[in-house]
Amino acid sequence: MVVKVQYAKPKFFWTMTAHQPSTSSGLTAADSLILRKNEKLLRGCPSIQHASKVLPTLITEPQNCESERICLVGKSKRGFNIYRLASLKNSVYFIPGYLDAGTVTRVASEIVEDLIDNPPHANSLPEPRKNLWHEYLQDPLDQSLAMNKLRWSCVGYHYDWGNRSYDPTKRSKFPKSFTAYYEEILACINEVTERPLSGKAESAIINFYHSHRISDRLGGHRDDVEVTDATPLVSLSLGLGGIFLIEDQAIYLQSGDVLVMADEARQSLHAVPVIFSGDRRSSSRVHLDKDPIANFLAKTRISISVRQVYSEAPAPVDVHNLCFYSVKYHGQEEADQRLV
Ligand SMILES: O=C(O)CCC(=O)C(=O)O
Repeated sequence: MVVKVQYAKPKFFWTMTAHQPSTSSGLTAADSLILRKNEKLLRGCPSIQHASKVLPTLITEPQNCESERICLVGKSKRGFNIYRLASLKNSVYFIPGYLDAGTVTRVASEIVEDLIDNPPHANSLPEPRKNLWHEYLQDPLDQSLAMNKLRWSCVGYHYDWGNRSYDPTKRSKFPKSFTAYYEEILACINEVTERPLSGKAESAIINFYHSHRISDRLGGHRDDVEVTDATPLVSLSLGLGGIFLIEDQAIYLQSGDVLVMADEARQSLHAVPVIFSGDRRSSSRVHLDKDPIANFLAKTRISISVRQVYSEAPAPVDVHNLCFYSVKYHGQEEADQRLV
């Protein structure tokens, strides 16, 4: 079965074609239904001002895909499959399941319990607020709480969405863990590619997509404000799955997946028009027990997009000199077993 979602505006259009595969790794019937329900939302998705000629195909099963749209570049030493989209001059890399369920939970905890509280605050809330998570724990179902409304938060150099700029004087704590992931991921890709990627993690936008708020989607935009936009942008996905559109492609991003936009892709138009409000695979990658973080992730998608803003790019990361940050993907089966 094929679900087609038309996303049309006068000068451009994106059409998503969601195949409903028979295997467990693809979109479930419920997710396909969500895609269909989102048809109107996709039509209304604002600010895409670019003519995309090709009909994107939802990439859900890269492990089986040897087509020209996406290809397996290689396997890293730690066993991660590294894929590359054929469009945008091979500058988009995709590593499914890079973070295991435990790591996803740990990263999410660091975000909600620490990072979003660090002054000076740069987030979507009208006024600076502290202790959002503490307040949320009192009544997680209260949709009026700031934590249930928080749309984005900056760490490191703050991005000013209104002026589309960074101000070198506005900066909050940048976590060592984000630097470690940025470097590890580039090193992992460098193991299998000829042209090494390098960059320095200086800033991250943490996006929150709450499944109960249909407006929490990301319209088409370019991350091209950074002075050093030649360096890669590394994006980590936690919690619910979603559709990531990039130029003529649509990728099904799930909890633990990593996407890297390098070179050509740094100027590319991308968007997140659909979040799946309970897709089985993503929620099985988080611990669905009484842990409030796991519960939050079961109803929220968090993305962390780490980038360099100002300084010159350092030499390519050498994988042999890295101290790894305990990242291991234990596989879907183990994640499933933890649910039992
Ligand atoms: O949520 C995502 O995966 C994309 C985030 C993004 O495009 C951005 O932060 O600029």
